[in-house]
Amino acid sequence: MEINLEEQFQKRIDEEVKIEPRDWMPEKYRKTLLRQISQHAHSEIVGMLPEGNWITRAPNLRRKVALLAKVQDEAGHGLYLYSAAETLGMSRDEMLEELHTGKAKYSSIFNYPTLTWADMGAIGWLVDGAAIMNQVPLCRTSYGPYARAMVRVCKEESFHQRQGYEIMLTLCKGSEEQKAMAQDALNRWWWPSIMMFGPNDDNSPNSAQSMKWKIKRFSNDELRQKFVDVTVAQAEILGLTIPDKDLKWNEARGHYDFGAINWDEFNNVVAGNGPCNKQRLKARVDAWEKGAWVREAATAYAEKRAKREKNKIEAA
Ligand code: FAQ
Repeated sequence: MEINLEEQFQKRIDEEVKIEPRDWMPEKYRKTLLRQISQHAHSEIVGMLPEGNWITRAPNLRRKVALLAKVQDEAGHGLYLYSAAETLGMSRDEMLEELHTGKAKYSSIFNYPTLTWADMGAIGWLVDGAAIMNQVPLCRTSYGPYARAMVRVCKEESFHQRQGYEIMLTLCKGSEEQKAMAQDALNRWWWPSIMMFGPNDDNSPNSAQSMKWKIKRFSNDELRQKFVDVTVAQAEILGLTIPDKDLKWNEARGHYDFGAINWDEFNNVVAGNGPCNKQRLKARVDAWEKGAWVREAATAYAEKRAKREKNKIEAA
């Protein structure tokens, strides 16, 4: 019986039929999606912190409005994604509990500090650029609620990427100091952005099954390569140097070759020991605890209202 259901399920996937919340699905498919979508949601919410750090210090009103809107979009992305994950049977409170206790992961990239205004440019350009590369294929992922959430997320990510690239462009056309600040931001964000795509394919335990179920459409290395290929030309327009002496066009492959990734650094950050892991988690736990009165007040109000409605019905 079980084998039959699994075969039918795989057939639907192969025929590009979207899987919906009430459809039968293998338990491992449900768990894989819950893991990926909830981690993706956590990344959006934790991802608000590095840029939130610069909202009050944006150089002018236009920059401030754009950055504020971007960070609010990230909150929205987190909410669409938590909603998509909830359709798989886990409550938002449980997901947040996993984040706050360190059980659930979030993207390594958000554990790096934002030291200068140029970091706002580098994050938009590189981090959102990498996110777009990874997330556009997720608009065709096999699970309906995730795929639909990603359509809107990707539209907003395009604005985020342009907003960042435009900051870089302005700095690069500015004074020597401004250009140096842009180069310094690229130096610090380049390798962590490359790492965002996750471990190499031969070291990625979830990839094979996720590709078979069409949760993932491209492997980590394929997406990383695409990102490097498009980003090199963008750095040239800026007149900046990518901090990789091994970066070189490979005519035979039709792609850029690039240097070795420091996987020790990646593993260390994922294990909770990056430059800002503790600070990021503390900020989220504090926000949760400080918001307790809002949740309690909203629940008390809902209960009072329900009681009033019930009394009204009984009196009628
Ligand atoms: N950081 O077997 P794989 C954004 C973990 S949103 C930390 O290859 P998988 C928007 C992975 O979870 C950025 N951990 O795993 C924004 C797994 O551990 P687990 C987030 C990582 O799932 C911009 C283990 O390593 N985007 O940027 C990372 O098949 C600006 C083995 O890896 C998404 O979440 C990492 N970088 O592939 C917001 C996109 N990479 O869970 C604010 C959706 C891997 O078994 C500002 N997610 N790990 O314990 C995905 O596409 C996939 O989950 C991957 C990883 C590609 C991230």
